[in-house]
Amino acid sequence: MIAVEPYRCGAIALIGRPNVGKSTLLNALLGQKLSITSHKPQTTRQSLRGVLTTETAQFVLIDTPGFQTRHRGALNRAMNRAIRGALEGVDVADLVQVAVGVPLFLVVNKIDTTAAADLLPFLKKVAGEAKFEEIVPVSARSRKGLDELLRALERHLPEQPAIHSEDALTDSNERFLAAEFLREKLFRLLGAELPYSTGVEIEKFEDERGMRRIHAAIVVGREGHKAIIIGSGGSKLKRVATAARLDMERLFGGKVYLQVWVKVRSRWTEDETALRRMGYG
Ligand SMILES: Nc1nc2c(ncn2[C@@H]2O[C@H](COP(=O)(O)OP(=O)(O)OP(=O)(O)O)[C@@H](O)[C@H]2O)c(=O)[nH]1
Ligand SMILES: [Mg+2]
Repeated sequence: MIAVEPYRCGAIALIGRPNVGKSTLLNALLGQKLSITSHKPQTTRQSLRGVLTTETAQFVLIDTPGFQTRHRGALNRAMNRAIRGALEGVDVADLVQVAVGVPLFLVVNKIDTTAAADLLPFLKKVAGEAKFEEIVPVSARSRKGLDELLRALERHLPEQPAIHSEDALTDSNERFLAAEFLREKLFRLLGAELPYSTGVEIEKFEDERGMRRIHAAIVVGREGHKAIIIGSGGSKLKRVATAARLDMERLFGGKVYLQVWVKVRSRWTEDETALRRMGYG
């Protein structure tokens, strides 16, 4: 007789300081680029769910913005709200350093950058700092430890049928993902000169039999920021838009016609109405 394990399904929140690799880890676990990443802190501004379905379990992984401590104001309040919101109805929390009343995993990422001799003392030290269900060293970049992490997480998921269909990747809509991909290219292709108050608004999104027509505005807080993003002769904006379009085509699985312009809206990060229009809950 073969013993059949019951199916497991649950939500797992990835929480931690900015830049520790939460979004990279989400993508690595999904085996697909869904969440945007960059070497700059505070890349993720809103929570995003990615669904991984296996034969034995469905993992609903929730990427969150890094805890905000540096900047104040309405945008950061919205980001911290997104983290708290992600913790509601969660079954396991990852990468966390706060008590939330759910099993807590400490995922130590980027072990590819640490000498093995330094890792063990570090793991011993953090083990004493809080009560963790498991401590799992991984490298999202080199995919080390990911199978172990999934196996450990699976043991903590509730026994229940899958919530999402087995081919579901996310419950975010394409409009949101398009804005995110554009924002990622701004983060990646503009250096330190990228003003923190740069956002993306999708003004038009049409799908004509698989051909998506997207009109997007890059929103900056000051007239002077416009030139930084456009670059000489529009070269910067062109690179940003092309790179974003290629990512969108890959994820959406079809041709994308993308038109991008830059507009000025002063102090939008302080304007709750503007934030809502740009998708910040
Ligand atoms: N060497 C190494 N770099 C990594 C690893 N995981 C992520 N990174 C890098 O760390 C940087 C930050 O990664 P993100 O995934 O954007 O980090 P995050 O925690 O989501 O950051 P925020 O959204 O800003 O809070 C990027 O440059 C990644 O390429 C890893 O396992 N090894
Ligand atoms: Mg992130």
